[in-house]
Formats: sequence, C-alpha cells, structure tokens
Amino acid sequence: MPEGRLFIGTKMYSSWSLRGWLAVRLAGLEVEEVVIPLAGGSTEAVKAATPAGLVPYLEHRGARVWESLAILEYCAEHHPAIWPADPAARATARSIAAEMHAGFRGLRMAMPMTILNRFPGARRTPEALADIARIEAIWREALLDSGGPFLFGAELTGADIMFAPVACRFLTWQPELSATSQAYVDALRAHPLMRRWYDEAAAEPAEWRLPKYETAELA
Ligand SMILES: N[C@@H](CCC(=O)N[C@@H](CS)C(=O)NCC(=O)O)C(=O)O
Repeated sequence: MPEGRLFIGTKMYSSWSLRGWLAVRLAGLEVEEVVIPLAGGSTEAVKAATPAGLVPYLEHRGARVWESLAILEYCAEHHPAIWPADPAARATARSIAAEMHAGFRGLRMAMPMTILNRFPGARRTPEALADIARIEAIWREALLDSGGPFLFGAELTGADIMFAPVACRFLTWQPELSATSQAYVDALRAHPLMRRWYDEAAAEPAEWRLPKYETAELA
C-alpha cells in the first residue's frame, strides 16, 4: 500500500526529478510515482499538482516536501546512509550538494539533460566549460579522498545524487573529461537505479519529446 506520491517530470529531460527520484528510491519510500509530461516550462499540470509549480514534489505520511535538496534531507531521515557517516565527510558532501543545487547555470543552460540523445562536442560555451572545470575539481578531490567509485566511497550518497544529472549531461554532450571524471560518470551510469531510470526514459511515449531538447542547435 503506497504511503504517498512522488511527482516527477519527463524522465528523458527532468534533471531535478532524477535527483528526487534517486533519493526516494534509495531510501526505499513506498510511494506511487506520478510522471507529468513537461511542456518545456510552466507546465499547467505541474502547477496544479505541486506547491511551487515545480517537480520533484513528494507527499509521504502527511509530509509535503518540495525542492530536491529538501527531499534529499527528508529521505536521509528515513535512510541515514544517504549522507556519509563521518561528520567531516558529511559536511563536505552537504557542501558540494548545496553548491550543485545553487549553481552551475552555465552548464545547465548550454547542455540540458536529454538522456536518449548523443551530441558529442556540441555547445562547449565558455560558461559551461568553466562550470565543468569546477565540477571536475570537486569530483577529483572527493574521489582521491574516498578511493571511489562514488564520491564518498562504495555507496551512492546525496552528493552523487545531486551530480547524477551532470553525468547524464556529460554522456550526451561529451565534453572533454579527465579519466577520473569519466570513470565516475561510468560508475554512476552503471548504478542499478540509474539503469532503471534510463530504461524507463526510453519507454516514454514519443509524444512527450520536446523539439528544443532533441537538437544540438541552440535556439
Ligand atoms: N530548485 C528546484 C528546481 C526544480 C525544477 O526547476 N524543476 C523543473 C523540471 S526539471 C520544473 O518543474 N519545471 C517546470 C515545468 O517544466 O513546467 C529543485 O531543486 O527541485
């Protein structure tokens, strides 16, 4: 019997939904999944179903949670292993998760998540490349400390969840990456929950495709 609902957008495109979904699935919350096809901004069905007009949005045992970082924290209350056990590592993990949540607009604007497509080498804007350099520095430092394959060791944490859509973007747009970053992207892609998300995205109806995310050309 489901204990609530998780509202998300089109799996092909909705990067924030992927974060909320990974957290909820990793925590094992029993919720019904409501997938709303996105219209490319201001989707009426999203506005009608969610407090902030954005997905992801979680309802669980009377709690109403929106914003992906808040959903991550809610899930961590049910599944503490979402954050590293060591307090110093946990502080770093929360810092980089917050940095991802608040920033990297250059990357997000130039290289949207469109996971069924491959556009190698396209849209390497200066702003995107600057963001990628910072992301690679974050990953390098964490992976060096932890030994990988995930940022804080053997298990997926909230920091990995926040960067999972970045791995999707890198698989599509294929900017030049260090061997360390590429290995991390491949580890994320191989995680069972990511495999499930990609499979479910591939099964979405063709009518949900949005032309602006199906091309390497900038509008
Ligand atoms: N800060 C929000 C961002 C959520 C967001 O921008 N979601 C997009 C989809 S990826 C959305 O709902 N857009 C409205 C729409 O497409 O109608 C979060 O962390 O959850």
